[in-house]
Amino acid sequence: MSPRGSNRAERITATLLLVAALAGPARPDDLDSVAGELLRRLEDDRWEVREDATRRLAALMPDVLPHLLLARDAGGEETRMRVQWILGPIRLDPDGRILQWAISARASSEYSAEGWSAIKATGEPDTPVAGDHPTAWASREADGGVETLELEFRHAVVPVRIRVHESFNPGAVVRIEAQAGENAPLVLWEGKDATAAPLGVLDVELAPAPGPVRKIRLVLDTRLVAGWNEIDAVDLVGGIAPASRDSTVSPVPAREEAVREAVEARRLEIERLRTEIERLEKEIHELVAGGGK
Ligand SMILES: [Ca+2]
Ligand SMILES: [Ca+2]
Repeated sequence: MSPRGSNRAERITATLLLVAALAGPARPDDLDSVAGELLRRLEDDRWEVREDATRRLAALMPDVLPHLLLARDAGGEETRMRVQWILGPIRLDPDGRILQWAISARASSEYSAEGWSAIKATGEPDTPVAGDHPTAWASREADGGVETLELEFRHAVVPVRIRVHESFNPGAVVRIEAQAGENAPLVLWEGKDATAAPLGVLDVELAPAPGPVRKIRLVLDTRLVAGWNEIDAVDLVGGIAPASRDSTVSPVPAREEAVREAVEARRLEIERLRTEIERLEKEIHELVAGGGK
C-alpha cells in the first residue's frame, strides 16, 4: 500500500477504535466513566476537544471533585493546568467539604452602584476593621425593613453551613434561603442573628437540602438593628452528597442535566464519527477505483 493509503488506513483504524470506545451503552448514572472519558479528552491533540471537555467537567462540579483532585495531583501537564482552572480558588476543610466565597451578588437595594454595592459582599472579607466601609454591602436605607441579598457561588454544592461576615451593625439577618429550581424558596436557616460587633460572623448550620444549589439568599430585617447593617463577605460550606433524601422538594437538576449533556455530547461524537467513516469509506472506494494512485 502506498504511504498515502497507509495513512488513511491508520486514520480509519483510529476512528473505528474511537467509535468502539464511545459506542458503548450510554450510562447517565455512571459518573466515573463520564468523568474518566472527559479527563482523557483533556490530553486530546485537538484544542477544541480539550476546551469542550474542560467546560463539561466544570459543569459536572462538584460531583467530579474527587476525580479532579486525583487528576490535579497525578495527571499530565495540560490536565493539571486545566483541572486547576476548573477548581479555581476552591478551598477544602479537613472533612473534605468545599468552602467558597460568593462570586456574584445582587440585592433588593444598595447604597450606591459602587461603594456599598451588592458586589462588595463577594470574594473574601476585605473590610479590615469594623465600621461603615464601602468594601461591604449596605442597603439603600439604614432601617427600611426587609432587604434581601442574593449570592451566587461558582460550584453547586449541598449547603451545609454558612458564614456571613457582618462588618457594621450586625444582627439583622432573619432567614437564609436557597432557590431550588422553580420551587418555592427552601428555608435553610431561620432564627435570631446573635452576631455581635465588631466584625462578627453569623456562623450557622443549614437545614438539610435535597440537592446542590449555587444561589443563596439572605433575608434581613434592617429595622432590628439601628443603622446600616453591612455584609462584607459570605462563605458557603457545602458537600457533594445530598444531605437528605427525605425532603419533598425536588433536587436541583444541575447534576442530572450535566450528565445528560455529557451523554448527549457522546452521542453527537458518535454521529460525527459515523459521518467520518462514511466519508473515509468513500475515499477508499475512490482509491481502489483509481488504482491506488
Ligand atoms: Ca438597620
Ligand atoms: Ca467585602
